[in-house]
Amino acid sequence: MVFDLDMITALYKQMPSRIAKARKVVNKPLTLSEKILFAHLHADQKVEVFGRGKSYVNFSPDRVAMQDATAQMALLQFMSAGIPRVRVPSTVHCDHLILAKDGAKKDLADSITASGEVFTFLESVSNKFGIGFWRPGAGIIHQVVLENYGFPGGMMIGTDSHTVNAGGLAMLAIGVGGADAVDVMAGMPWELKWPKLIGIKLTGKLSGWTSSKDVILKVAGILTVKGGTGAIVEYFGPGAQTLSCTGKGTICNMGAEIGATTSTFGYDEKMAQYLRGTGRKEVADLADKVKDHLTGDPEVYASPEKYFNQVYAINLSKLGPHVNGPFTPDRAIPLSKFADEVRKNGWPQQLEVGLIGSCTNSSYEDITRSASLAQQAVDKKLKAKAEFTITPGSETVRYTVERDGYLSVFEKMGGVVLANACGPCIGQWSRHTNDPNRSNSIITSFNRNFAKRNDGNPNTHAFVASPEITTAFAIAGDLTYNPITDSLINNDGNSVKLDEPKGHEFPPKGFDVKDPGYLAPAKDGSKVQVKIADNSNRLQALSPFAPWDGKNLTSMKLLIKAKGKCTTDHISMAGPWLRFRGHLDNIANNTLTGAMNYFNEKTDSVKNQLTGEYGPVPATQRAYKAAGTNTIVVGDHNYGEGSSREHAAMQPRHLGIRAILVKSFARIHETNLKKQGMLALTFANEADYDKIQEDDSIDIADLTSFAPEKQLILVLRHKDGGTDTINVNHTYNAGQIEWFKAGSALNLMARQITTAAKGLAKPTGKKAKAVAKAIKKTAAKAPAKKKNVKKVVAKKAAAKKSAKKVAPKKAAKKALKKVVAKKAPKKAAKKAPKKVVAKKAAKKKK
Ligand code: MIC
Ligand code: SF4
Repeated sequence: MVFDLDMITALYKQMPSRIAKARKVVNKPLTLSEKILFAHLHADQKVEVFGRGKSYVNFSPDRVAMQDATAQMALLQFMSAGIPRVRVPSTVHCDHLILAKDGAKKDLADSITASGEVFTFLESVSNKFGIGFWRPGAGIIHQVVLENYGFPGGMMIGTDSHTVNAGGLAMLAIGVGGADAVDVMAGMPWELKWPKLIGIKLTGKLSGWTSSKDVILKVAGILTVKGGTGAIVEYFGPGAQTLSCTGKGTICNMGAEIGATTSTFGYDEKMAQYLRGTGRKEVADLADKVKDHLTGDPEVYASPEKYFNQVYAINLSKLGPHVNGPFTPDRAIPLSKFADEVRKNGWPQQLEVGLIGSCTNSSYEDITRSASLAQQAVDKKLKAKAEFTITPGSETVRYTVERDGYLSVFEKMGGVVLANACGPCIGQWSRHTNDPNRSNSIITSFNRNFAKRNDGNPNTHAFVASPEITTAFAIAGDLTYNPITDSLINNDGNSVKLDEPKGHEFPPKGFDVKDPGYLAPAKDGSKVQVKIADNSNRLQALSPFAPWDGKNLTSMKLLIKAKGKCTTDHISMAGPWLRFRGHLDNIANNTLTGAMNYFNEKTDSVKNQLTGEYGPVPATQRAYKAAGTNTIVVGDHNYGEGSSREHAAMQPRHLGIRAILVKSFARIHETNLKKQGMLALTFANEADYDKIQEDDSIDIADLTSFAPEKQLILVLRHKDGGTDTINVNHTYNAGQIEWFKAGSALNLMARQITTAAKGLAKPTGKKAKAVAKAIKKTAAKAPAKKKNVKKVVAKKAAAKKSAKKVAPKKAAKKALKKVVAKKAPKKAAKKAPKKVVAKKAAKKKK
């Protein structure tokens, strides 16, 4: 099935003129990233020379993707916005809530039972609001998107940081929090700071044991976990065209690990092949017709240093395999030096588990190359010394590799095939171990390896490598083994060597699948019921956060000064906590439990300044909240690194924390904090981090004059009576300050929607205008009752031009009434519309 062909056709039709218009304004050759950005400017956004890393710009992305763990909160927010149907193609993918334990079949069935309530909720919300639904077992969001929805030159957002995977198909695909997804699904402009551009020139060709994964492992080593912040990474050069489309996806996927906004490659023959190979010949044909617009201008790639903020070069012919880790994905170690590093650092040498798959590396190419090693192990009488698991990325890949005999090869080697889901990559792993705290090593072809991520054990040393290297290590069971140079002793006591892996980019017999796991939404979802049980501990309807009271924040107690790495996994752990992703109050009980307290170097142990006692972070914060005491969290560099989960912002907000003050933020997390009405602040002078003391009370002395590009002043009141006054920075623009004032972006949106639909007052500002427009369109397009439709049509036919413009407004009012009626309890609902009508009639009379 080809999705959204009309949308793609329409975009390609407009692309040349939009790019030409931008070219005229900026008057220089364009990178691919700029072409896609300019082609997706929101209709109300003026084309101008935007400041990289400075200008906030409004866009209209083509589509939205959400996964089950983040979709719950995104959709709860969408539901409270009161919009009848999504305005852009959107999908939900059930992949994170599947626990890996015994193998695909049983795990899937058990997880569907355990999380049935959530899957049913997601399915019914999708059905109601026009969202495509991919059932549990259909595959991991990013692989499913690449196979079905990715298209060259497109712009999409997704509520998962690895949405960036679709850059492998020349898209700008960007990870966001759920509140951003709500904006786009509501047809409103989506705001992003115009990114900086990093160019990476690839020459040569991969060979032997090296694969695409090694390109990004190397890049992570060069740029580190924050080197890509605020930037798009664009790969180009002759080497780029030699990489398979899925290999490009792998490289873009792990661009999340360097903090990049997204990564992309110019459209090429490999992408066209992939589109055709996955049943989308029509898309490839369309893309071929505009292919000059789907890659950077030749002048850019000839003199990249003139057009990118930074340029790096990698010769693929000289690149060797890498292993990154432990505990951070940017500690890149060439395989040739890895054994020495293992010994030098005293990392556990015995490898206990090798895990391949995940959204990063589960293509047909990855699986077949790894299977070629598994086959050798069988042929050369080598029994895998470590446990070995395989998570296929999608049912299409799984069905095809099973048909082609590869899964049975893994099983012969001792491998266990897990469900097509995230599983161990996100701690959904019931690992068989005799001691959950023992120091041990595992290696994965995943992307992240923060402490505790895979199995909850802080002493698990997780390394990241390509699927091929992971498979070879699993066979050897020893981290000091180097498959390129070393031999292994087989079951017969003979010394044998593994040959280089070999695989296929595409299945020679083509892809196949019986049931891909897709459910199309109802054409008219207005009758679909969405139920949340009152006593559910998995789902909880959202209550709006309180607006700002207009006063300065005084006497905020320091809740925690976090030391070192504080990723979203530290702020809102995944694994077992994923089950509470739809219940804000329950999941808030994990808030910041992974962050290390600077003062005692312990996790989940902070001083309650009201009692002087130490306790867990969530309980301490709840005690402050109960006492009506405001609090602040202090952190280090790249705070909120990693995932897109907005829970890491909503939980602190829900618990009453008012501000987060750090040395620097990761992009998505900073936006999530702003959207949820929190204060996201950075030290103007990083050394001031050292001035924060455990018993501090902190004032924001001039919040009442909160304004764009104006520092705020903080007064630190120490226990000994001394004070320090420090300046802090923020990146709020005027619109974002309004989010803060309203209590959250969603509060503001709901207010604007009500205002626009009621036509009570003319909203101001571009975004407000867009909301009004979106509401009109949505209401007009919404599958209203037949009667209403007839009325609108009749009026349109009868009236002339002016009446045509009025009709949608009336429809919007009706739609609003319906929403109001649905939200209010039954009896009240009957009365309320009457009252509104009566009031309006009275007004008219006046
Ligand atoms: C991840 O890889 O960390 C996740 C789990 O996919 C997250 C999303 C989430 O927390 O639900 C991400 O990458 O955004
Ligand atoms: Fe799932 Fe892991 Fe990919 Fe996140 S990184 S989407 S948890 S497979």
